[in-house]
Amino acid sequence: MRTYTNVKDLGDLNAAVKEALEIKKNRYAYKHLGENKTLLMVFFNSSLRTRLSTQKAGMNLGMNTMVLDINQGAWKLETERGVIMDGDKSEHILEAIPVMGSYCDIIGVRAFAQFENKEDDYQEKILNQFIKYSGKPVFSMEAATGHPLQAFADLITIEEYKKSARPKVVMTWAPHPKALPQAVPNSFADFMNEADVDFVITHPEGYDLDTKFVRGARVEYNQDKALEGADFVYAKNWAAYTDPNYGKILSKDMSWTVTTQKMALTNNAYFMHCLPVRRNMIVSDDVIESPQSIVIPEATNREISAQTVIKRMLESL
Ligand code: AN0
Ligand code: CP
Repeated sequence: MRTYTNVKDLGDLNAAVKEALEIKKNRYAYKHLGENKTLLMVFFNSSLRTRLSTQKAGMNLGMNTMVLDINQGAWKLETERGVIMDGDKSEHILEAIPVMGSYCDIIGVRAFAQFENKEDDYQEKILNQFIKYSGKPVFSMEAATGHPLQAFADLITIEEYKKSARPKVVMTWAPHPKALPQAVPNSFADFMNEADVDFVITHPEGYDLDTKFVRGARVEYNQDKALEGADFVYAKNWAAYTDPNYGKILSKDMSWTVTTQKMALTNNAYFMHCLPVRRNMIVSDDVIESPQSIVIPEATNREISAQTVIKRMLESL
């Protein structure tokens, strides 16, 4: 595997989940693979889970791991060609990327949508420059339009907790005070559309996601209706995608918060969220603390999704 940016990169999805569950049973079985190999993780944005779980995954595989926070300690990077660099940016990404690539064997990149220019975000300008200029296998640790390590961990978690062959999985928008990217819902939809689940997306009008990710999924604008009979409720906020509102907050409607009353509409569903989550905006204390909340096992599986991807990349070196 040379790149990991979306569900297609995993090939046969059932085989990938099976491999992940095997790795989970004995996560040190492949320690020899990473001997004398270096993983570089580059962060343009903050992280708790991705930083720790991906580093742990690399260590499980016997790799050395290095972490660079671009905005804390590294030079500020210019990302556009042709700019006269007389401002606060000391280095161009076109030098920085091959230099970073020369010190490692595999690179993970976190570079969120900036909400300044929709085309730049949806063309994955930063991630794609790493793929093009680093000379090394590159995986997304949440880029502008996707968070495939999260969605893979989500699928592994659903596989572990499902009680029927084809569970109903409902992804619901929920309110949040700040504009958040569409990366997490895009990737979750990308994966659920390929998985053997009954997938429904619910959000207020105006929050439609890119059809490239929604594909054939059912979209229901009435949250209560969507939640009926759900086996898994996957909550997430995102800012508007469609023009002319790209990156804007259109609603903070608290009637979309996932509460005990909302969960009562479901088939005793499990509650999921990628974290970090704002309590009593996205989800009530009661729901996230309930026995049906699987947010911690979900986060725990981030180590496993990362390890599966990095293992495949090591095997391709
Ligand atoms: C980010 C997002 O919504 O994309 C990261 C989630 C994994 N969340 C925040 O910035 C709060
Ligand atoms: N879910 C997730 O990616 O969390 P972090 O932003 O803390 O890495």
